[in-house]
This record gives sequence, structure tokens and C-alpha cells, in this order.
Amino acid sequence: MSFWNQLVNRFRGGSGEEIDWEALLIEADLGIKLATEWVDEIRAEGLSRTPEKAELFLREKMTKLVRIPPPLPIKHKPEVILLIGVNGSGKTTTAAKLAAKAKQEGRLVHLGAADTFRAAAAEQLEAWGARLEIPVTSAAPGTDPASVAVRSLLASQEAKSDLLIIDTAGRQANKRNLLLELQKIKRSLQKKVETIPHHTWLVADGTTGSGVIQQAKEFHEAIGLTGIIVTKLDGSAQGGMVAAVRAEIGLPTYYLGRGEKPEDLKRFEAKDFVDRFFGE
Ligand SMILES: Nc1nc2c(ncn2[C@@H]2O[C@H](COP(=O)(O)OP(=O)(O)O)[C@@H](O)[C@H]2O)c(=O)[nH]1
Ligand SMILES: [Mg+2]
Repeated sequence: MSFWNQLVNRFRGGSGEEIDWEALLIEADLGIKLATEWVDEIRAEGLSRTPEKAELFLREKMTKLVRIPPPLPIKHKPEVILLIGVNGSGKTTTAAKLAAKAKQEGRLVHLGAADTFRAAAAEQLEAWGARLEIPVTSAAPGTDPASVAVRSLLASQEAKSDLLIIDTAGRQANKRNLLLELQKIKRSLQKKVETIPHHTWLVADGTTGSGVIQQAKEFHEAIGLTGIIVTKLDGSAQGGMVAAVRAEIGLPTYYLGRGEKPEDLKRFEAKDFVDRFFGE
């Protein structure tokens, strides 16, 4: 049974009673704001007792909401993606997966290991680089991450790479320090080329549900995001927060992680996403 039908069954009252739409939509990770808005609309349309009709109505709303804007042409070489997010969200694996995809498409790729918080972090990205045959700029633990980011930019410019993906730390002494560190990385890159990074993407763990919405707000306010990637949607989580992040913050989702292998990172497709969410 689809994720959506399971929810409908769970929140269905007795015969003829209304479905608890608010609880259902919150359980679907849409966040309180969007859930409340959509419940009001379901009621206003007179669909609250007809789940099939309500589903059609919501399918259309969600499809319109999550559609990705066409990417702006990147005139500069390399195109630079900065990946940020909390510890364990999947940044390093996502950097490797994105790199593998781009290489497969015939692009010349470079990786920057700007997580210098732990020795294991750079080693993890270097291992991926070795496996994928993609060069990695890294440094000893404790090195200023902003300087590693800048060095990775210089190296990728030198190598005439098409794409540079910079991985960052998710941990610091505290959240404030992490945000300061990320701001410094971004500022240092901008000092070299004003438009870099072209993309600042939050990598967020989909199993944290609507927690992703709050995280996206915080990082967006402090760093300025251009989009998000939601990982770990290979379990029961179906990614309702993708709609909420778009509705509340205006940020599109570019990729979804549905497993640990490189091919498990999927380019976000609105129709595919909505079909999975509600069931085909
Ligand atoms: N099941 C699953 N695991 C993932 C996915 N993305 C990342 N992981 C795993 O999550 C863990 C943390 O990933 P990592 O990239 O090191 O996170 P980071 O701390 O943000 O760099 C690793 O074990 C990854 O293999 C995903 O889409 N699905
Ligand atoms: Mg990492």
C-alpha cells in the first residue's frame, strides 16, 4: 500500500467522519504551516470527507509547488557547488555521488575536502576520489577550511575543470562556530570570483522529517542557500518537507538520496516525486 494510503487509513475516523487532515499532513512531514494551509483549502473545496478527491486536489497543488525552475546558464569554469549541512546528513557521500554523475556525463570534475574538523573526513573523500579517479584537494586536520576551499578552487581553475564540488564540516565546537566557518568559506571563495559558489546546497537527512524545514531556515538565514538535497529517502520517509521548504523558504530541491551507492542519488523530478508520495 502506498505511503499516502497508509496515512489516510491511519487518520480516517469512523464511517462518515472527517479524516484528521491536519494530523495526516503533519505526519507526512509537510510542516505545520503548509499542513494548516492545505487543510483549510481541502475544507473550503468541500473535499474533507472524500479522500480520493482530496488526493487529486493535493497532487495538483504539490506538483505545481515542487517543480524546479530551469537552471541558469553558468558562464564560468568551473561551476562551483558548496555542500553544507549538519553532521551525518550525507554531505561527503553526496559530494562523491554528484562527482561520479558529472564524470559519467563527460565533465572534468574536482573535489574540495573542506571538512578539516576530523582526519577521517578528508580520508573519506580521498577514498572516493581514488575510487572514482577524481582529483581531491585536501589538507591536514585543523587547517583553516576556507583556505582549503580556496586552494581547491585554484587547483580546479588550473586543471580547467568543469565542476568543483566542495565538501564541508557539519560539526564544530557549537552551531554558531559552524555557521561562522561556513560564512568564512563562502566569503573567501567570493573574494576570488564574486559569483562563486554558484550553488550553495543544504544536504539534509530526510529521516529527520519536518526538522529539515527548520534547518533549512537557519542555514539559509546565515549562509544563503540556493537549493537543497534530501538524503536517506530509501526508507519510509517520503520527503514531504521538500514541499514545505519550497512553500516556506522558496528553495527548490535538486536531488534526492535513495541509498548509499552513487547511482542512488536521483535528480529531483516533480512528477516522479509526487507519484511516489501519493502512490501511482
Ligand atoms: N540509506 C542511505 N544512507 C545514506 C544516504 N546518503 C548518505 N548515507 C549514509 O549516511 C552516512 C553519513 O554520510 P556522510 O556522507 O558521511 O555524512 P556527512 O557527515 O554529512 O558528510 C553514511 O553512512 C552514508 O553512507 C542515502 O541517501 N541513503
Ligand atoms: Mg562528511
